[in-house]
Amino acid sequence: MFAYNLDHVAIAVSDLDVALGDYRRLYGAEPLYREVVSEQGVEEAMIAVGGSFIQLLQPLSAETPVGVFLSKRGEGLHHVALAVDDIDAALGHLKAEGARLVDDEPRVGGRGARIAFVHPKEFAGTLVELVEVAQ
Ligand code: CMX
Ligand code: CO
Repeated sequence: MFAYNLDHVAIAVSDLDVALGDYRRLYGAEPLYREVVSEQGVEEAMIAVGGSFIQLLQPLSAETPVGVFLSKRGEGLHHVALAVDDIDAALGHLKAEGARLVDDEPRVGGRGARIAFVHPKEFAGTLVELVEVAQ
């Protein structure tokens, strides 16, 4: 049906500099890039791990999704992102399945990618992001 690759696993952190310092100390890796993604209310850092990434997310304010998550749950695993060639087709399939979506239509995320979130209540309490990476 659709071919999905693991694009990234995202971890919510309260301080990106501290988290990157800890990651460097423990696992010896530098971020490929850092980016403020205003539409998602985050500053993110991407660390390459094989063909996928660890995405560290610091909220831009307490009212953003990641800010709310941090205040309710503390730091930790936030979402899993699956790369797909055609996000419109993948969203169409999810809608046909009656899945609870956060985004009916794709938004713009980091790297200029088109992204859309599937609600954590839909699958095992896990927030899933679909990503169509710009070619
Ligand atoms: N993973 C798993 N469960 C989560 C969750 C997450 N990341 N965030 C919230 N939840 C759960 C809560 O624990 C809560 O569960 P209970 O009802 O059992 O208590 C429920 O979902 C509702 O939580 P809430 O705190 O009331 O939060 P909201 O419903 O207001 O928001 C969500 C949840 C998923 C709709 C919101 O976080 C969202 O819109 N996320 C998509 C956007 C986003 O996360 N952007 C940042 C990342 C950007 C990027 O990756 O580029
Ligand atoms: Co993400």
